[in-house]
Amino acid sequence: MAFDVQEFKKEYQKTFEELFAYGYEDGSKTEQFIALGDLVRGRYSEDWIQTITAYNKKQEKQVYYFSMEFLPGRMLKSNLLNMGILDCVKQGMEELGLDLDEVARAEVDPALGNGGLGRLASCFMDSIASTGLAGNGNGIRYRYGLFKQKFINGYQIELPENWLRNRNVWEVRKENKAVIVRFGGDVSFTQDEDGRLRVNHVNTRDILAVPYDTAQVGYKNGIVNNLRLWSAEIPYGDEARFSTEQQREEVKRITEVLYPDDSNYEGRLLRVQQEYFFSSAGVQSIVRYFKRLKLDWSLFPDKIAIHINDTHPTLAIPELMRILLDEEGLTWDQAWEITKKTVSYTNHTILQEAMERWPETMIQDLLPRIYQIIQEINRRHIDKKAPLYGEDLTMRTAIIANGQIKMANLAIIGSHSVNGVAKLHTDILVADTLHDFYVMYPQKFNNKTNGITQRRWVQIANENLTAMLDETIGTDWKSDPEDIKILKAHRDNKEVLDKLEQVKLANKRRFAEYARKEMNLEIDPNALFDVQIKRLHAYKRQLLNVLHILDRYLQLKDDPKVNLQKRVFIFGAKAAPSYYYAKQIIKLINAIADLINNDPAINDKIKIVFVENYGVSLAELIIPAADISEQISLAGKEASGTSNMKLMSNGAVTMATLDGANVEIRDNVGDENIFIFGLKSEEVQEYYRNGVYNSRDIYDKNPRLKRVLNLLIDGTIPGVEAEGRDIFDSLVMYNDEYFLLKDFDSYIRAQYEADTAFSDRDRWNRMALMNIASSGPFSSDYTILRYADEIWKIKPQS
Ligand code: OX2
Repeated sequence: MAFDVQEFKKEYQKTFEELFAYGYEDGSKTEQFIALGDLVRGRYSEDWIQTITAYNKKQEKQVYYFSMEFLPGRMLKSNLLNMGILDCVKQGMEELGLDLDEVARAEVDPALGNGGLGRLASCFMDSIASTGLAGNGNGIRYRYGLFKQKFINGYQIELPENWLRNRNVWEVRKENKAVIVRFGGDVSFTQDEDGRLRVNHVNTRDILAVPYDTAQVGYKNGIVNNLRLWSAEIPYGDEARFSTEQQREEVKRITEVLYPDDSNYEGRLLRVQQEYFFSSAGVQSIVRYFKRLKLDWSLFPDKIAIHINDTHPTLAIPELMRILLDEEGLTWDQAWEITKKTVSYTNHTILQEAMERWPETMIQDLLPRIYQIIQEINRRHIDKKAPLYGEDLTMRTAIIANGQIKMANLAIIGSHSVNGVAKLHTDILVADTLHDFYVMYPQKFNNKTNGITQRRWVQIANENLTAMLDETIGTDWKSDPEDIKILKAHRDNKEVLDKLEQVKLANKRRFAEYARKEMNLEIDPNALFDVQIKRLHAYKRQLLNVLHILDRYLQLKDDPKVNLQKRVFIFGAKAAPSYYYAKQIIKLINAIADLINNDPAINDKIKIVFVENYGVSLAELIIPAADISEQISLAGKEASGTSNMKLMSNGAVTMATLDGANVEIRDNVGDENIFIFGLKSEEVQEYYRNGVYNSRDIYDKNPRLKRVLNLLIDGTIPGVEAEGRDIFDSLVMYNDEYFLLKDFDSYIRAQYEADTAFSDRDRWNRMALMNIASSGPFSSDYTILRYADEIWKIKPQS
């Protein structure tokens, strides 16, 4: 794939002219991007074909990562980096009078996911290719991604995100690989001459699933894997059956929009249709592939691993059963063995409201044959387990109960592996949330702590840091992330520490520039940048951050000369459109920003920046500029978190509760390089058990906190009469579900320590350095190698 700069320039000019019939100099940024994207795609396509041909020829075992969400971010620079031609192309573009970064920004960032779960899937796709594993992604090609967030008068407004408005240069439509997905219909059985039952499934509503494939380029290893996203269309030749506008709309609707819910699900018919649609299409294309190998069915799990990312693709289990039973004529026991050995499942949350449950009647109407199979799985499960584990425990693990189908139960029973996403999270699953299943299937449970790809989150997002690392410790860390620990040897090297400070300052200036241009806000790059970027959710406790800001505000109002570190508080967060409380919090933060940013008495000692439309691209701008990483969820609630790892890799110091992967971050970085506060998970559990928590009491007894909380209702913050009251009530009158009041004092104390540490530049730079140097183990390359080794049983290509 290598290029020489001159060759690249010629090819670029030619590609552009062929596409647009004029010179590149006259093109828009979007056109310049499209030409470059086309050229790049052309460059890797040989390796793409080659990779897939080799897998097929060698009959390599392949993993299929089924995920309802993928958040790849802009792909141009990541493809260039992984192809090993980033520098060459950058130079070539420059010689052509173009700025690669500017051209790259013309790419639309595909927001086909909500947050951590979708981004994890994309980090994994990059790591699967980069570690040389035979793997594929399987998901949905949503016509509209996650909504575009706007603030109007401080309120979140959602606008449609039409990410396909320009041509998507990376995808390839594969009409010849389309499959039919069937909904509804009537099921009956007839007996064959040989006595076998035959299933007749007729009068179905048939939808065409058309795949769009996108290359997943491995890091300098010639491997190019495939991400397949399915789009719903009317079957060819079947137009007559979809004669009305409404019928056609119904088909299109299936892959029209991403559900904008994170850790929360909406019990809607359309959502199940989406889930079955891409699960069925994926399983069908896998079976079609396997049949071409002409192997015995019992070898299916030796050639195929299907991984389901949370419960959203769980219908892959009964779908595989259906195909093996009804279409391929296997017995139940054969089909069940194959299915269980093939499928593995990741759990991403213990929040009850995020546990998918569908009304039985809905599945029965929408997927009558799948429903029968689920019933049979459930019946056999109960028959087999009740004598062994007793009626009570067994019934608690039933898939169908009280007219509902529990997807997690189906996922656990129908798979051979269940993993959590951080040590603490897996411990909670085993000891509590999924304990009944653990009793039955202890061998299925395992932990796979999440990871991130430093290729995107350091090499692409933070070029300054990358250059500084290359200079200081060489370049091995790029292919072996653990090697970054060599940096620890420089912890007392003043010159290195100063350089690191300069890198951070440059990144902070870049963000300050953005704030000035896009938000008309002046911020001081020398202030401490305090960052909380993640979906807005009560358990993540953005509000605790707010209480801290208000406390500082009061101190500065009382005494403008008080010795407080100048800080810029940066927020990025979308709220699910139906999540009223989260939207109230957004309004509150914006109102406080207005108040404080414009209060001359505060004299810029506090600035609040709430960026609009937070997503992967903005994360790449903010993370390198962060000094403090806020990871302050109530202990036990955040399964893992991944922004904690990205921020750490970029030298931010974590302010954290002992929740999710924060625990492992602390273990790696050491107590002196992190700020830990708040209740521990067991203490939270204990409160839940004994029910003695009383937030009203804390409010009454803590005058400092009381004063802060009263700001919400005393008119100090203009424009939030209703929001302030509701939020105040949730915390004080309705017993503060997430224990903010309980954690307030220790949070404030930890923030003071951070101020003190920051004022000693050498100390702070050393902390930053130690965070970077300890971030290697959180590479998704290692995470994915553990999945490959322990769950999927596949090995990197040699
Ligand atoms: C998220 C979890 O909330 C987060 O803690 C985790 O880091 C991420 O998944 C990746 O594992 N929807 N989003 C999540 O869980 C669900 C369900």
